[in-house]
Amino acid sequence: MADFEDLLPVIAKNLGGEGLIKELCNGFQLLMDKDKGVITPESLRRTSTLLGLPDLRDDEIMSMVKEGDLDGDGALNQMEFCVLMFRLSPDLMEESLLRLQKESTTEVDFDGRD
Ligand SMILES: [Ca+2]
Repeated sequence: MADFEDLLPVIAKNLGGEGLIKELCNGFQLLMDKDKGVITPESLRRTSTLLGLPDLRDDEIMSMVKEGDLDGDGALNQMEFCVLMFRLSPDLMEESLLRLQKESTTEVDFDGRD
């Protein structure tokens, strides 16, 4: 299995730039289980208000994880999350990317991953 770092330039290129990737992965940082470093149904439940979906049901959470879980480990790693978000809402992501680029005054250091 390829490392995420190896795939990232390819994904960034395909999606049209680094800005979208940065935004997607900022979302990942917010939603993930800090101990495990992946998004789990439990971490999603805890952070559902961040999604604007405080009343998210368990079955909705499970189906979201299942939808994006490409390797079948029951959790979303960073790449799976990025792919899922883009698949779910390419138009939305494009709009928010444009907004982010206009409004953002702080540069996100995407390489500072530790
Ligand atoms: Ca997975």
